[in-house]
Amino acid sequence: MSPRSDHRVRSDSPPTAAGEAVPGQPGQAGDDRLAFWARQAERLHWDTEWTTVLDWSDAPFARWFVGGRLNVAYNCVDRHVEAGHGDQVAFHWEGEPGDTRTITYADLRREVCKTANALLSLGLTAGDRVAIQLPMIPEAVFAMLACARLGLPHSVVFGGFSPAALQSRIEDAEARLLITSDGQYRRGRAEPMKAGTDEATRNTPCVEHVLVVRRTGIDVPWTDGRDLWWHELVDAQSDQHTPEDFDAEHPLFILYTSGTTGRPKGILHTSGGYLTQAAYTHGTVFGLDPEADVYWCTADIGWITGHSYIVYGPLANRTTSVMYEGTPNTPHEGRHFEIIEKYGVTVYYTAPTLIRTFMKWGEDVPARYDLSSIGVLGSVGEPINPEAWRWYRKHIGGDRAPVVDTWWQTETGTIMIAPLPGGPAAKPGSAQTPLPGISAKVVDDQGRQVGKGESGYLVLDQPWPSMLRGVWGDDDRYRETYWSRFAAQGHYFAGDGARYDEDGDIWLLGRVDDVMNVSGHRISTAEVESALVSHPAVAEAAVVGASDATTGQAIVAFVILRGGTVWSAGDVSGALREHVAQEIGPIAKPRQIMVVPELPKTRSGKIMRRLLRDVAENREVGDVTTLADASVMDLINAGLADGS
Ligand code: 6R9
Repeated sequence: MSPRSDHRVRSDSPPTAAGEAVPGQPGQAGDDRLAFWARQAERLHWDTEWTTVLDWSDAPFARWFVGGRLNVAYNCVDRHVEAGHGDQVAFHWEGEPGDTRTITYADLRREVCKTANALLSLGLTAGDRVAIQLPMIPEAVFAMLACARLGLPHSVVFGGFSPAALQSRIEDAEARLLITSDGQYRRGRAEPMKAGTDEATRNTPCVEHVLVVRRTGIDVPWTDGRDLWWHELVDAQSDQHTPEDFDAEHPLFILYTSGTTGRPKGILHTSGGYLTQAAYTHGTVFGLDPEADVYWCTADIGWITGHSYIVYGPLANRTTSVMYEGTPNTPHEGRHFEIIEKYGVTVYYTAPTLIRTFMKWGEDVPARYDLSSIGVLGSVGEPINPEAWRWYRKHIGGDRAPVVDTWWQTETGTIMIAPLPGGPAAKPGSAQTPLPGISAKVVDDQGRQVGKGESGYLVLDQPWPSMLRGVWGDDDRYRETYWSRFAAQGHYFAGDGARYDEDGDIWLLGRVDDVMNVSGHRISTAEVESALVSHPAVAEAAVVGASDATTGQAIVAFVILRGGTVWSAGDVSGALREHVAQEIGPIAKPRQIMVVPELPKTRSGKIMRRLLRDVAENREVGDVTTLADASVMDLINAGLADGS
């Protein structure tokens, strides 16, 4: 890709209208686009104005708002208090057992300052990494914002991930501090957390301290000198702290996500561009009014949706949010609707897998509650099937609230493709059009844009402010994974298939690579395969995502056992499912394990997952002509029919 110095726009250029995507004319649209983003950046408080909107001269390594300086936490918290909104509620927090906490912006500032002072007392300095594994409790937000305030990139690890998964993330980022809790509530039970994080940190000398929030009161193992209670260290700190400003490109966080190879990638996001686009998309897609809305995003902070749409976007926009700790059916299946009614939630943002679960529980459950406050419904994580879309709109949205289907990724940082409320008639199941400021295309194998009614690969053909800045510690992997497939065109390859309809609207078709999407969570086939083969009984494994009515996709594993393993199919299945849960986390447990004598491979030795998917989905097996040994599929089918 050629340097684009001609695309730089100074911040004092007159702002222009959005000037949206003219497909195929990136040059002209580009200048408007940069002016558009310059205007969006004015949503934030900059301690020093930027001089250049975008420096793409070292593509694919972008620098946005070059020369600008800001403090992300100041933008999310302090400035709202200074503007007289200290009494506005930032979070209505609901604990799973029914305890609640109301946190105003003034409270949030005090808590973030105390936490920041605590982190300073541990000797952390800007640039040091902090790992966070916490349940959905307010301290998770305080911890993230305290890190942001001090320029400490955080790496939040989903609470359901195993000690092994936490350990590899701690090691990759070389975190100096881990913030965790004694336990977490799961389906009405207090389950240990610190016990697991202790296992993760047994061999991670980089971790100097473990800061522990007491949430459940259960007993914890304790290492004197290393482990510190939050309520002792943080609560004793001053609630005053003056934020320092950081470069717009200062790393804000690392978030690990599955790719096509086994090892998760540390996706790096930085400050100014990320926060600009988080604030812009959150404000625009949901039509967010800080005076009137009560907003609830049901994601976990361990995922990008929690980062961008529970923490950074909503707080930058001075939103009043609901935050809920627990599972949707604890203590009963109406829990979410009860919370919507209680707080008068106006914007509800969730994932198709939960909508399909609600459908299973039945429409009489939401019907018992007053959901008339709902004004906008959002969906994220996977393609939403039209049936779920209609059910969502009818039974949660009273047949009135628009449903906005938002397509984006950990890598894009924030929403990229979504219908805007009040825009043209929504189409159930279509994310429709790139947002103003964003340019996306559907292209063929050669990188040529396909026509209406045709499908291909989704690419992003212009840089965007919240784009990932790289893969932590691995520039080559960044180039290779995202920029090599369409290198000639300089397009970012998203890994998703997509189609234009007759109006030119975009429909997402799911992953085209070896990444599965289970309940909106990305899990790579390679990751699960390597967990399976790490079990002594397994010689070889192949994993596919098979369509599943509730979770979107479900993991189906085909394993060849080592010679001499004498187990019944049931025992093998139970043991291997448990093993995968231990290695990665319960979300990666295969739904089904099939013991097979062989795996279908091409002559070059590549496993033909397409054929295994046919088996997993009970279909006639497709074209086998490229198999090294065409009889393998018969062997597999015969073995499965035997019930072995
Ligand atoms: C935000 C998030 C990203 C992958 C993405 C795609 C799928 C997400 C979608 C969607 C169709 C939507 N995806 N939203 N597919 N329509 N509205 O989910 O990030 O966990 O990184 O997953 O999820 O396949 O490539 P992440």
